[in-house]
Amino acid sequence: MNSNFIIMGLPASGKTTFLAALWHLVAADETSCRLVLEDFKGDCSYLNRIAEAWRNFQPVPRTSQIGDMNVAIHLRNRETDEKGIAFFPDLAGETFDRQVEDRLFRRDFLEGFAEDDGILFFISSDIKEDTLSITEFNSRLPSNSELADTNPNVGNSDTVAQEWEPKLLPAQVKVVQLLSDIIRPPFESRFRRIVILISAWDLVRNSGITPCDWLAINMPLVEQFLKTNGDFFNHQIYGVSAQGVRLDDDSAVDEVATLVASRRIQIVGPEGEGNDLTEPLVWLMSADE
Ligand SMILES: Nc1nc2c(ncn2[C@@H]2O[C@H](COP(=O)(O)OP(=O)(O)O)[C@@H](O)[C@H]2O)c(=O)[nH]1
Ligand SMILES: [Mg+2]
Repeated sequence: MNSNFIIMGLPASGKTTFLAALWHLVAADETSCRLVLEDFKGDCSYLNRIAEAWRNFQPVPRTSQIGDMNVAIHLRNRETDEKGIAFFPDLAGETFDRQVEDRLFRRDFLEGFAEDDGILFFISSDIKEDTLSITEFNSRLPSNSELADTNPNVGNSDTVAQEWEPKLLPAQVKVVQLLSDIIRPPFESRFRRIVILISAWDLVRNSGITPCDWLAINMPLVEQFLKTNGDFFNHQIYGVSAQGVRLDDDSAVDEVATLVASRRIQIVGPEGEGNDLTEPLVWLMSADE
């Protein structure tokens, strides 16, 4: 069976960093991976540029600066010879945000969904203020008298309350919206394999929780959605640290800089822990439909 993989995820969910690390991993061949590079289509200089930035602990160039490029990495399972293509579309940074906020998606996104494509869905672990309850949220709002103290002209809550807009939705609500879009027309409703990649896993790994626990604790809506929609999704959850460290943490950068670049990568999943970013792709290729 040949497989294709579709990449999804809100802006800043770690997609380009994953692509940069994956390209380094399969091109440099420093450590063993279950999938090997067969071929690629697209702009090699773009792939080399983001991989170069990744190796040098520089932020991968932002989509808005150079534009992402359409690239497809063709991979082959070393043991079974099965082939798969990871297609990273030319995404403007806000593509998936716009889909949620404006309820419009790009035609090429719909057309790119072939029959049995597996999905790689990125969610950043670096979420802030996403899980506040209404009570917690309200307790942070300054009271009218506090506002009046700091600014005598402000006493009326109408003048200070920020009007709600769809872009203020919590990330987990946006994620559930994106997932529920693809099980409804005009998308063909069918059983799909999906990997949830919790990126920047280095930021949470010391807490000792598993990626499944992380999702249940931090994005219970997403976890419940996947559980409830077992007729549509066969899912698996991984924690992935494609970059290895926070780029502004100099001592952590110095520490991992001594390693062979491929060893900076960490991935935690059902098969255990390692640095083979192709594991989730292997799962997508082999999971039952
Ligand atoms: N700590 C840490 N940060 C990461 C990791 N991967 C990505 N990031 C950060 O997350 C942000 C968004 O990453 P990017 O790959 O540009 O996301 P994209 O918009 O989905 O392509 C950047 O600031 C990255 O430095 C990681 O493995 N660890
Ligand atoms: Mg990007």
